[in-house]
Amino acid sequence: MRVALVGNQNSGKTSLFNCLTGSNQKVGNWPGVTIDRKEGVIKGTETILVDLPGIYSLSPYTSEEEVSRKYILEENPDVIINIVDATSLERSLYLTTQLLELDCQVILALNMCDILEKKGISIDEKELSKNLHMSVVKISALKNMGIQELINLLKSEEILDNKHQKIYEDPIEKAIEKISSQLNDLKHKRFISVKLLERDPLLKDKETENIRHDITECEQAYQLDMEQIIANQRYLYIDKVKQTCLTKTPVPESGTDK
Ligand code: BGO
Repeated sequence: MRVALVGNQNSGKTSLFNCLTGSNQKVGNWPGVTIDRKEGVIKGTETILVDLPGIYSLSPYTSEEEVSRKYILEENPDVIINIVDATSLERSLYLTTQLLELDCQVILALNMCDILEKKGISIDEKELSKNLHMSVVKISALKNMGIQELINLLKSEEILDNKHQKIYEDPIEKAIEKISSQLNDLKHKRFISVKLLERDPLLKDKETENIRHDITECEQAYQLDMEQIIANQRYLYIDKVKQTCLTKTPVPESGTDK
C-alpha cells in the first residue's frame, strides 16, 4: 500500500513524517526539480509513505503544486493523509476541498491539537468527519499524540470513502456534471471537471467549445472570473462546515504573549 502525505507548509508534515516512519527514510529529489522527495515505511507496517511538497492548492502554479498534483493523478496513491494545522482550520481546509474531489480515500489528520485548548479552540472531530464525509483523526506530531490511532486507521478497512459532495451552487454543479459526463472512463472526473472550469493550463488538450461556452455563461451570471467563483464557493462551504464543528472562546493574554 502507498500513502501520500499532503499539507500546507508549516502544517507539521515533516514532524508527522518522522513520527510515522522513524529513521526509516530515503531522501532524494523529485524528477526535474530541486525539491526533496522523502519516502519511508510506516512503523509496524509494510505501507510506504511518500511526503509530497508543502502546498496550498492543486493548481499548477508552483513547482511544488505541479509535483504533488502529478504524483497524485499519475501514481494514484491508495490513501492520502491530509495533515492540517487545526489552529487555522479555515485556511487549511481549502486544500482539503480539492483533495476531496479526487477518486481517492483521504484521511484528515488534525495536527497541533496539543495547543488547541490554549488558543481557546474546540473542534468536534465527529461533526467535522460527518460534514466532510471523511475520516478525521486528532493528532499532535510534536507530542506524538494520536499517531498510533492514525496507523491503526490506515491498517483497518474503516477509512471512510469520501462521497463527492455538492459544494458549489447549482449552475456550477450542473456545469461540473455536464463536463464529467463527457470524460468517459477517466479517473478523478470531478477533480478534472472543476480544473477545466478553472481554465487549468495543464488541461488545455481537454478543453472543448462546449466547456468554453459553459465558463462564459457562469462568468456572466456571477460577474466574476471562474477561478474566483470557485474559490469563493469553496470558502462559503468551509465556513458552513466550520460553524457546525468549531467553537472559539477568547483566552486572556499570558504575560509572555503581552
Ligand atoms: C518549529 N504541535 C505543536 N505545538 N507544534 C508542532 C506540531 C504539533 O503537533 N507539529 C509540528 N509542530 P514542520 P512542515 C519551531 O520548527 O514539521 C511545529 O513545514 C521552531 N523551529 O515543531 O517543520 C514544529 O514540514 C522554533 O516548529 O512543518 C515546527 O509542514 C519555535 O510546527 C513547526 C517554534 O513543523 C512546523 C517552532 C526553530
